[in-house]
Amino acid sequence: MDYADRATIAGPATVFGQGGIGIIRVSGEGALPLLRRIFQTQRPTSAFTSHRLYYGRIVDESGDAVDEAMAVYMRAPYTYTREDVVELHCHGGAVVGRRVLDLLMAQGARLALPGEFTLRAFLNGRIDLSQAEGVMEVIGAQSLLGQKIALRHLQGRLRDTCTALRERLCDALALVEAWIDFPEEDLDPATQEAIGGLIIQVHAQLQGLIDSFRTGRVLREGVGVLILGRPNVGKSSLLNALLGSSRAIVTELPGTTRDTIEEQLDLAGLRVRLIDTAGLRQSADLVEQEGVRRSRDKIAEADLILLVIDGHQGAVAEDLAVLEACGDKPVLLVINKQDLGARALPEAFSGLSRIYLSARTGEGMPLLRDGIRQVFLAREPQADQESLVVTEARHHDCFTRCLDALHRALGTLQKKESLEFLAFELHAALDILGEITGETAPEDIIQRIFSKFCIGK
Ligand SMILES: Nc1nc2c(ncn2[C@@H]2O[C@H](COP(=O)(O)OP(=O)(O)OP(=O)(O)O)[C@@H](O)[C@H]2O)c(=O)[nH]1
Ligand SMILES: [Mg+2]
Repeated sequence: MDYADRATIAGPATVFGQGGIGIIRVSGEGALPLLRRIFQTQRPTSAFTSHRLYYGRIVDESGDAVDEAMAVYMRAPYTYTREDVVELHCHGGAVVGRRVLDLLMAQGARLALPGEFTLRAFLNGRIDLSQAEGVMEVIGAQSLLGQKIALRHLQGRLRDTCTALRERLCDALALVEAWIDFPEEDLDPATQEAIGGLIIQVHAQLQGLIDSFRTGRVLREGVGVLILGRPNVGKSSLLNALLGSSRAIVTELPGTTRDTIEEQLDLAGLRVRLIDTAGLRQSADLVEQEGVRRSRDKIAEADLILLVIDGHQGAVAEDLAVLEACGDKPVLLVINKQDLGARALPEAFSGLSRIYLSARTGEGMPLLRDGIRQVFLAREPQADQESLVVTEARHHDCFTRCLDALHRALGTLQKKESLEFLAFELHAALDILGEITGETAPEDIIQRIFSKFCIGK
């Protein structure tokens, strides 16, 4: 992508094909002249007022109507790109979109590259790099919580945090640099303490951000909830009850499920990947053995295990074996078949949180939904609050490298090494924070980020 290229660009802002309305966006100096050439307002107007919607017709070179449409001209700088922007709200058909774009190309616009509108917003200083990534994140969000967190990024919370951290580090650097000029003198204890204090504060904040990445990952990819238990306790029935559909085969024969079954579920905003498994037991059947092996493999990936027990039969030795297989993973005990009555459970299960329910009648299911959410939210309090959550691997990597630099900075300070070393590490830390916002990000990183966008964004 040529950053100096300021051609007027056009691209579909919506997916053309089925929708009632399809929007084409134009950005650049030529936007208004283009609008004048291809759009005839219904009521005669001498000029387009900025940010006002006009009704009319899009016409080709020979004056023939291409579509009936609405058009809006938005004068720079109060636009998405900070350039002059025109939006044409046409009908949403694929042919319409193609014709209008062709017309714009014929009149001198260039087809926008993927992410080019957002790139211009970044290059023109309306948003920083983390906000540009936030645009993608908001569009791609798969759950309510994930979308809320993405919106915070879009609104510049990450940028503001980086700015605040940089200010502290700049304060520390100013103190260091004031002393560098007097190499014969040692740092006085008060200054040393002030510098150390600033670095430690930033260090602690960075650690919190790095820790939040786990929450971020869970929100992006969903929580992996594994349904585990011996055969016939009702695992597949539970999956079906949670999904509200007969996804998995249920029979009264033990060993019905032979393979893992994975489905997505939205639990009041929390994205869950629900995995039903083959019942754990010793089996002579080769296919079932393979299924059991797969069930065990899934344990490592799970964020939470629903350990299902047949409450009517009570727990047997096989149930204890399943509990052992869970290792140190978080376990929520699901005591199923409540409609048939329940027996007391052995001591080994007493420490576990439990939910009594019937997958058949649906009794107790709301408790389970809430239980899964609670387990997660108790562990990931940041998800529900207003705090900042790191979701991008790139940001996590920057914060980690920044933390390492501060670690080394503290080391040189404690060992009373030359202040030049300390200054060097602080500069490095500042540069890394600048990579997040884009101030010091190398061009190839910026290229890579925008290449992930789709056309029209
Ligand atoms: N009464 C009653 N029966 C249930 C309940 N849940 C499941 N069952 C029955 O228990 C039997 C086994 O159910 P499944 O859901 O296939 O059990 P599973 O754990 O997936 O079994 P495998 O796939 O063989 O490991 C079926 O006959 C279900 O109808 C329940 O809450 N109450
Ligand atoms: Mg099953």
